[in-house]
Amino acid sequence: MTNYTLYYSPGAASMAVHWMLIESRLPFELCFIDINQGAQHSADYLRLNPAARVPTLIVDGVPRHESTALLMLLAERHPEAGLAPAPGCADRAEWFEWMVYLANTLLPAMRDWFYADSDGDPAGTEAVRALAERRIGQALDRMGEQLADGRAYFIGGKLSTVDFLAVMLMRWTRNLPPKATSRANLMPYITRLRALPSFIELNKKEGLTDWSNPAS
Ligand SMILES: N[C@@H](CCC(=O)N[C@@H](CS)C(=O)NCC(=O)O)C(=O)O
Repeated sequence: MTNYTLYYSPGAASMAVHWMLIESRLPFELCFIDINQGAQHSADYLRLNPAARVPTLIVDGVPRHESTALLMLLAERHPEAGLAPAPGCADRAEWFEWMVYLANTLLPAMRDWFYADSDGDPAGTEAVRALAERRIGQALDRMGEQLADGRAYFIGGKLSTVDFLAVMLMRWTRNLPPKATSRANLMPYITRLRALPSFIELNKKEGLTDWSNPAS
């Protein structure tokens, strides 16, 4: 039985949710929204997502939005997948902190960088991007500090929704001046996460080839 339909665009903010659905082995359907061709502004899609953004996830027939909220919702609906520390667990507070930090700080800085000229005044693009780069660099510093001890995953030694979000955001830096892959303290983590079968399947499903581990 298909429980979910994910409206996605390859490599976009939908990617973390798509990854979680694959990793959790949940049944779902995919619906491609070509944001480069403006499909997010079609009347049909606006009925599902008036903000004209991806992702949208249909949950029990209701369209739901915001990648971070969707990850947390799926974690709550499917505790058996073990992709978030359970309520009351020692790691729960740190999980909240990282989910909110990434959603609140890094993701908006990324949006500012990529949409500086269309979300804002094109004359201010350079200044907006300069500030966004500073914020992205600071977030990469903070992620590097968290992972500096060589831990396998962000939280509690286990794969969690924080990793889906963090890796998606690190991927978005691939063509930016602050690049996650230029940082020695992030590379072991990036290499490990990119080697996960669910990440490889995700890239195949989205037709992405430009941020994988080199073939060994
Ligand atoms: N805060 C939202 C951001 C969503 C977002 O900005 N999605 C981008 C793709 S990464 C989008 O739909 N862009 C199309 C547009 O803005 O026209 C989330 O995390 O879901």
